[in-house]
Order: sequence, then structure tokens, then C-alpha cells
Amino acid sequence: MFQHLLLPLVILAISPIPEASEDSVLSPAHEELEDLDCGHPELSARIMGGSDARPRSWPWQVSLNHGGSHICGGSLIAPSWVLSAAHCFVNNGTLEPAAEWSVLLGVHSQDGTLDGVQVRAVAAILVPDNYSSVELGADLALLRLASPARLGRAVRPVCLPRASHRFAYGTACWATGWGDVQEKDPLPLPWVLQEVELKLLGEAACQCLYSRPGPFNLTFQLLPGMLCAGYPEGRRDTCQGDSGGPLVCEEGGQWFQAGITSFGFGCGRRNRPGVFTAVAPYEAWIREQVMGSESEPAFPSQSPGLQSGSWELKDENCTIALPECGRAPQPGAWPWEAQVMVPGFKPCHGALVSESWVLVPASCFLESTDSPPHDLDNWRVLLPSRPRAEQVARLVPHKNASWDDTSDLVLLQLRAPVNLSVSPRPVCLPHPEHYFLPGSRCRLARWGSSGPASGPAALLEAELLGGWWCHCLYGRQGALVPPPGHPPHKLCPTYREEEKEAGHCWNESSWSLLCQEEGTWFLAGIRDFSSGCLRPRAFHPLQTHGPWIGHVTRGAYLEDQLAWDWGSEGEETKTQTCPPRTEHGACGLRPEPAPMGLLWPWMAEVHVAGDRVCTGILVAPGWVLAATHCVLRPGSTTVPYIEVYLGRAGAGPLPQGQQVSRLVISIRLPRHLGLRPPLALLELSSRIEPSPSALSICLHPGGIPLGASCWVLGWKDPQDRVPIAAAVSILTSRLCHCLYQGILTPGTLCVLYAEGQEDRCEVASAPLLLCQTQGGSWVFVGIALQGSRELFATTGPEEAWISHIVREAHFLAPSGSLYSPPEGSNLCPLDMAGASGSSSTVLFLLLLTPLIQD
Ligand code: 4AZ
Repeated sequence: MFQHLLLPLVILAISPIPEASEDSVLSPAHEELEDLDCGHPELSARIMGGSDARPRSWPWQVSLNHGGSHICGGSLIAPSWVLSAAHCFVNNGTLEPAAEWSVLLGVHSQDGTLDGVQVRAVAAILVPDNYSSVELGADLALLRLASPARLGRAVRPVCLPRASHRFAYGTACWATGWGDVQEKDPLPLPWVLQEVELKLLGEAACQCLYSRPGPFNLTFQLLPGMLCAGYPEGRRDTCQGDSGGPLVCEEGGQWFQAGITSFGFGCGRRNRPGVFTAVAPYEAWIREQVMGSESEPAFPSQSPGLQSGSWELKDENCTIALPECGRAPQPGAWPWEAQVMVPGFKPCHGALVSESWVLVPASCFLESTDSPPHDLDNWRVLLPSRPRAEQVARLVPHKNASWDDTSDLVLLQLRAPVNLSVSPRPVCLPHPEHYFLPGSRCRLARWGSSGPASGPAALLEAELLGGWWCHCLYGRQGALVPPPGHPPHKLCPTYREEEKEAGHCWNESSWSLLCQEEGTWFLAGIRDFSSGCLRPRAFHPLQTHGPWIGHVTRGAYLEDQLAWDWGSEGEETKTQTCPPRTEHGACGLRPEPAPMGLLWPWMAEVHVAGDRVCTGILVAPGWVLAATHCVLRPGSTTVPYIEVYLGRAGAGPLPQGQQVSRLVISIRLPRHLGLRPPLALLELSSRIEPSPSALSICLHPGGIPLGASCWVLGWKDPQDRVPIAAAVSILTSRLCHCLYQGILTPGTLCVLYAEGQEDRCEVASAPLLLCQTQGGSWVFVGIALQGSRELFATTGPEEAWISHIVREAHFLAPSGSLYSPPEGSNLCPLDMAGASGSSSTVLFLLLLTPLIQD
């Protein structure tokens, strides 16, 4: 939780101030005295992790408004001068007109009742010539007010340090402002000025913290004229909207402005302190700008004793703060595992996210009614290593909890915060831009109301799929694949252990997905939507809810990304789209060739009675299509013992965990008027959930999609079964008919191999004919007729039969077709039947065909 801030020492050192009304004006004589005076608030004492300031404790703080809204902070340094940050006024290299700005002085709360507040127009904005962008320094600006401020109890200038002024490292200074209370979380009403105590960090320490690898290869060089203040562990910081405001340090009863809030990486992040423009180095520039004006800022000299201080200390040791969340003694023993017990409801599993807050699915308590039970007295939360159950003080549901599956969340506040240690310890939560790298190691953890516990289930190790696969398999149709740095629509694990679905049903309980980075566990995803008894495959990313959780809890452990080894996944940054999908989801996806990667995820090995192996193709999660002659012996009436393997059709040996096998429990054949139909559907003992190693192919209702390129896919040798693809063209139906007169059944299609590719595939195992559409989907077209390389039995004529038996068969919407079944024409150019098999003859005929067709 955020530390409760103490009032600054100056409270004890206030000089007696005459009682006056809020907006009282000091007498001219007084004013003259006050002109020289600086850095003396009448009273002393979020920003992030801060607290409400007391009225008049920071009387130099001003609010800079543009178009009626607070944009930046600033500090009054003389009656007519305000110091702020250049980046507040420079937009795309252009300085905004002074006339568009106004300065509010003496503001405590910006809630609309601006009693005693002075408003001034801006006569001029001055920015150093060498200012270009915040990271390059010189981020300061001077604003000349159109008329001087009236100094009083609530409006007084701060002292400026001379160039020789040294602020000691480790000094506790204060930043103030009306900025966000955390990233993308504006200060709530009534917008009371926030203050936060920040420690000055030495140059070496700051550079060391910022040199730690960070998101998107952020590199940052601390330059002369910048200073850092904050804490390695983060949490207390300035944030958006505080820019231009002062960082002040007290010395001998006087407040000096050491810095101007400039920038930082995010707000309150670990190892990312706030960066400020150091004011002292700009003494000369400031003096030059204000010279000759009727009021000039005060640059009191530093007490001699203070100047040497610890400023000279070199080689500060830089201690990188480690996350205080997400450490587990061993996977499965989750120290954040929380179980919520509510009378009348099943126990509900959730996660401890801070010392006082537990995150659980709202659906645990929404089963019977639309609103959760509100009598929290009997609610109990069990946490690991706690002797007694915790009581619940408050329940905060996500605003979309009852209708949006992805926001099925409530936060429960414990009556008393728990002591965080090895156990219990909160889980880390991701920021919205977190990019869990493909291949990240993940595990499942219980989530929500669950059935009987299954120990090893929680230990199941998984790897995260790349964004393209996950999005194209489960994401939103038509949307671009979100690039790294944008919240994904889904997170998909693939499991490392071999599938052993039988005997355990995964749907009995729901799961959350924990992913590890550098030994730290993040709650990455929640609630699978697995179907049947299969393992959960896709999770809703939690990262989009980080700001809500942070906003409610003000202390949840939102952690910066810890792993940035992009490796070969750099290409993921490209904008990518997904191939078209059918109403049953994605089909025909194929990964880019990779040395160990899978090439043909729909290609099945069909093992018949232990002695024959044919190709087959996965057409739906529980169905494989194969050549009838492979699976049924002529004359045999018994159904042989058939096994199907998927996830093996790769370039090299594949990890066991990616292979899937199923028994065939029935063989279905279409009716073919006494003829033996060429295609058989094999029903599998259980479904095969889509994954990059086993995925259904797309089907086409007739012929070949226009513009598709086609391949015959088979094995060079049925023994080692390495897949081989041969490029082919599809002959027109008339040419095919003419070439193979008399032997064609309806739906048969002929191919012409590219030069030299004729005998790439071995014939006996029944190669497959596939085409890739212009949209990128792979479509299954046919299976080789027994003993043939050129003739293929197509699925087109069997569409009705296939879709009747296999509800989830992926038939793409019909598109223009190059091939259409032979229609009547018996006219063949020559007697071509004898020419079959000779590709040069066929080529010659092909060239001839258009002429003859006319
Ligand atoms: C800003 O955007 C900003 N945490 C100001 C300060 C910091 C970050 C951002 C430092 O104005």
C-alpha cells in the first residue's frame, strides 16, 4: 500500500502570519518585503502514492490552463514570472501562442469553487533555444504574466537555487501537482492538490536504474541538467499532469526549487524514478530572460555548510528493486491463492493482488441473482500460511461483470491488511502494454468455483503461443493481429505434456493462466472457454483490467514487463492479418516454416491394423478424412483397428508434447450406387482441440478457389514419413475428361506436376491435394485415387454428406472456380487417352486447348 506521508518539517517552522482572509492583499510595504522573500509557505505539510496537501502549504504552485482545462503545473518564482516545463507548450516543434494559456494562482482544489484564486493571462512564453524534446533536456519554460500576482497567504514565490547550489543525494524533497494518481487514472474530485515526498537520486543511481532493460528497448541517457527523484521500488512518483510543477527541497527553513517535473517511464514503476529538469544549471538562462522586468526571482545563496554535503559522493551503489510480488517457492504452491467462502455458494478461487485486496470472478456470486450478496459479514477469505480466515470489508464489482465474460471480476477488500512475506504474497499484474513473449512458460491456477481438486492439473506446464496463432485461432474475426505493446484479444497456452484427455475432464473447473518472467509470476489470463473436457486453450488477457484494479486497490502490484528477449519473434511486430475463417472458427492455418516447427498441422498419419500407414486429413476436431482403399481392405467385412496421429507432419523430429493420437471409433462412407466410394470419414475417440500442431483444414464446396496455388502433399517414403509437397496445376475438367476417358467418376480431378516434381510423393499412402487461397487459408481438395499420382477424388460432390456427418466441417464460402465438373461435352481435341502420363504431351495439348475451344 502507499505509504502514508508525513507532514514536512516546515510545519514546525512557520513564521507568524497576520490573520487575513483567503484573498487578502498585503500592504504595499509588506509587498516590497515579500518581493525579496521566497520559499516560505504559510503552512506546510497524489501525484502517485501521495496525499492531499493542506491549503496554502505550497503557495508557489500554479495550474496552467489551456482551453479551460488544467494541462500542466508551474511555480511562481516572482510576481510576474512562472517557471514550468517546455514540453507543456511545444507541440510538434511549435510553441503554442501565449494568449491561449492562463495561470491560476492560489488554487487548492480545482473543484470549481475557486475562492480566492487569482487568474492571470500569459503575456509571453519563453523556452530555451536548445529545447527539442524531453529526453534531450532543457525542458523548462518561463511564463511572463500579463499582470503581476498579488502576493498573499496563498500566493508566494519559491526560491531558486544558484548554479553553484548543491542538493545532497538522498535529500527528501517534495513534488506537488494535480496530475494522475497512477497511469491513466486522473486525480478524483475534488481535485485537491497532491504532494509526495521523493528522495533525490544521484546521477549514477538513476542511470543504473534506467539502464535496466525495459519495455520496447527503451534506452535513456540521463543528461546534464536533469535530475532524478523517487525510489527504486517505485510507487511514489509524479505522473501525467504534474509536468512543469516544482520539486522543492527545504534548506534552513527556506524552500528551494530543485527540479521541474519533466518525464519518466510510466508512473511509480519499479526502477523508473521520475526525471526532472534541474533548475540550478539554468540560473543564467532564467536571469537573462527576466532581466529588466519589474519583478525578479530570488536566488538566495546556499548556507556554506550545506553546499559540500553528499553531492560529491561518487559511485553510489545502485540497488535494483526486485518485484515484491509473483515469487512462488515452487510452481503450484501459489502464495497468492485465495479461497473465498460465502454461505450458500461454492468456494471460489481467486488471487491476492495486494495486502488488502483479492481478485475473484464475479460469476462465483452471481449464479442465482444479478447482484452479488451484499451482507459481507459472513464472507471469509482463506489465504496460505494464515492462521485464521480473513474478513471482507468491501466488494467492488467490475462495471461489466454481469454481462461481459472478459470482465467477470470483483475485488474484495479485506477488513485488515495482511502482512506480506514469502506467504501470503500477492501475484504480479501486467500493465496494458505487457507483451508476454511467445514461448513464455505458463501454468494453470484454480479460478472461480471449481469441482474436485486435481493436483497435477495445477502443475501442467504450458508455453505461450505467438500472437498470430492465438489471434487467428481464437481472436476476433476480421481484426488485425494486435502487435506487441497492444493488449491481445486472447492468450493461448500449448501444453508440453502429451495429451491425456481420457479420464479427466477439464471443464469441471475454470482456470487462470500464470506466466513467468525471470522467476516472477504474473496473472496473465483468466477463465478459459474450453469446450468439452479439453484443456483450456485460450484465456482472456487480464492486462486490460490493470488500470481498473490499480484504481480500486491503489496498491496492487502492477509490474513492468521483466523479459525482453525478443529472439526470433521480432517479426511479430509486423502488422499481420488472419486468413478467412468459417462459422466454426479457424481452419487451414499454417505456420511459417521453421527448423523444428510444424509444417502441415492438418496432415494425419492413419495407422491401419498396425501394418499400413496412409495420409489422412483433419477436417474437424473429431474427424479425419482418408482414402477408403487405405482403411478398408477389399472384401473384408471387419472394421480394422485404426489409430490416427497428428502433430507429426513436420520437417524434423517434433517434441512429443505436440503429438496427438486418437483411436478411430467408426468409419463412414457415402452411398455410391454400388461403387466403392473413394473417401471415408473416420470418427475419432475424442476431439482434438485446435493448436498449431493439430488444426482442421478448410474445405471448398466445389472446385478450386480462384487464384489458389495447389500442391500434392505426401511422403517421399512411407517409412520415415517426412512430408513432401509437389507444385501442381489443375487441368480443366474437359482436358481431364479427355485424357482419362472412361475411367473418371464424378468429382475426379486431374493435376499436372511442375517440371521435375512428378515423382516426389510416394503413391501407395494416398497423397493429398491441397490449395492455398489468395486469402492465405489452406483448402483440402482431394485424395489420390488408388495407384494414381494424377487423379484425385474431390470433396466437392460430397459436401452434403460431409456436412451432414461432420457438423463442424469448415466449408469456406464458395468462390469462383477454375474447375467445374464435366458437363456433357464429349468433344476431345485428339485421342488423348493414350497421352496420359506424358507431361510434355499434355502440356502441348494444354497449349492447344484454347484454340480448339473456340
Ligand atoms: C507526464 O506525462 C509525466 N513519472 C510526468 C512525469 C512522469 C511521467 C509522465 C514521471 O507529464
